[in-house]
Amino acid sequence: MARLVIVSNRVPSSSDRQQPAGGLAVALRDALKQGECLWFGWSGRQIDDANKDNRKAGAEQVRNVAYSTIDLTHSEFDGFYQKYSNGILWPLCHYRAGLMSYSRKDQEVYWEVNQLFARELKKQLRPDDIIWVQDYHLFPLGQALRGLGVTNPIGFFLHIPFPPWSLMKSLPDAEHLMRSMQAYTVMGVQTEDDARNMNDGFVQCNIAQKAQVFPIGIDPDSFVQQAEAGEHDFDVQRLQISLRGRPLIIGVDRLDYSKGLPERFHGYEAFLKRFPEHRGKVMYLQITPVSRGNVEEYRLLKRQLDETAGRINGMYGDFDWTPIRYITQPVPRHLLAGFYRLADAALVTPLRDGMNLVAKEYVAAQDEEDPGVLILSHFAGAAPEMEDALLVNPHDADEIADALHKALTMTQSERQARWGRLKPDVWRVTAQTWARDFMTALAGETHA
Ligand code: ADQ
Repeated sequence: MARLVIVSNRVPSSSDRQQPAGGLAVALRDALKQGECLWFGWSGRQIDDANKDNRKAGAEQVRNVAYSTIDLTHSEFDGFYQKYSNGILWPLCHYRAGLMSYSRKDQEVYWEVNQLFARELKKQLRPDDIIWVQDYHLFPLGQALRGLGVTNPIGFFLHIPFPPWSLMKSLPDAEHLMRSMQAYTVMGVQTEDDARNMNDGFVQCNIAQKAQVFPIGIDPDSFVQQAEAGEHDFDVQRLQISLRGRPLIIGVDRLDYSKGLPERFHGYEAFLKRFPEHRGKVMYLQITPVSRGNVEEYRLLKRQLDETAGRINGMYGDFDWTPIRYITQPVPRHLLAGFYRLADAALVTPLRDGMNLVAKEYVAAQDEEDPGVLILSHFAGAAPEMEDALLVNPHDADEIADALHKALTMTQSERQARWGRLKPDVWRVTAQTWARDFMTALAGETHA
C-alpha cells in the first residue's frame, strides 16, 4: 500500500494530535488512520536568520504517522506566512483585494519557502508515495517538487474560496501562480463557484482547466457524542443556569475579518432596536479566540469588536442583563459542542468563507426533539448545501435582525422540519467522504 504524504503549512502540535481541535487535523483524521503516513510542514518555531543553514528537522512517530517538521527563520516567517500568505493571498481569496498589501519582496520569500519545503520533503520521499498538499500557503509546492524531479502523484486542496479572475489578476503574480498549479495531478476546491472561478482563471491563462469540487464536512457522529456528553458538563450547566430560561444565541468564529463579526454585532443591535420585546429576554454569546494577533488588520478588528460590544452593552444593558457576552479565549471542543446544543439560534454570518464547519457542527449538535435554528450567510461555502437554514446577507443588519426574530419565535414543528432537512446533508458530506473522494480521484488520475 502506498504511503500517504500530507503537506501543510503547520503540522499539528502534540496536543492537537491527541485531540484534534477542528479544521485540518479533524478532517484528515480518517485519511491518516490507515497504512503508513508522513505529515510534513513547519514546526511553528522561528530561528535567527543567521542560523538558516543549520536548521534542525523535527521528527516524531505517533502510531502509523511520522510527523516531520522544519523551522523557519524570522524573515521567512514574516515574508512567507504573515505578509504573503496572510496579508495578500488570504484577503484576495476572500474577495478583499483592498486589504491586500502587496510587495515583490514578500512574493519572493513565498516562492523561496515553497522551494525550501520541496527540497526538505524530497529527501524523505519514496517512489510510490502519494502526496497531498493543503491550502494557499503552498500553491507553488507541486511545481517546486516537479522541478526537483518528483514524479509521484501530487494532489492539492484549497480550503478557502478562489475569487473570480477579474479580482485574482490584481495580484501581480497571478498568472505565474496559475501556471504553477498545472503541476498538480488533482486540484480540489470547496464549491462549484470556486471551481468555476479557478477554471476561468486557467482559461484566461491559456492552460488546462483542473479544478474539481470536493466539499469538506465534519465527523458528525463524534460531534453528536461530544454534544450529548457536554450536556452534563459542569461548565455547560453553569452556562445554562446563568441563562435563567432565556433563549441563547451563539456565535463561534476565529477572530478574522472574513467572518463578518462587526456586521453581525450591528445585526444584533438592529434586532434589539427593532424588536424591543426581546430586550432583557435573550442572551448572545460570541466566542472569538484571537488569531494572527500580531497582524495590524487583526489588531484593528479586535479593537473595533471590543468597542462595538461595549457600546451595545452600555446602550441596551440593564442592572441584571448584559446583551452580549463576548469571549476571546479558545474553548475546548467538548464544551463548544455542549454550548451549541444549548443554543436556540446560531449566527454564522461570514462575508466570505471556504466552507464553514461551525454551521455543520451546530446542526450536528442539536437535540432532534427541540432543535435550534441556524442563521447562515449566503456567502459561506456551506450555504448551497444548507438551504433550510435562515439564509441572510451579512451586510444587511436588518436582515440579520429579521432572521433572529424569526428564529426565536419559530414554532417547534417548523424548527424540527428545517433541522430534519438539514441533518442528512451534514451526514452525507463529511470529513471522511471528503478525504475518501479526493484520494479516489487522485488514484484514478494516477492510473488513467
Ligand atoms: P476556518 O477559517 O478556521 O477554516 P471553520 O470552517 O469555521 O473556519 O472551522 C473552524 C474550526 O475551529 C471549527 O471546527 C470550530 O469548531 C473551531 N473553533 C472555532 N472557534 C473556536 C473556539 N473559540 N474554540 C475552539 N474551537 C473553535 C478554513 C476555512 C473554512 C473551511 C475550513 C475547512 O476558512 O472555510 O471550512 O478551513 O476546510
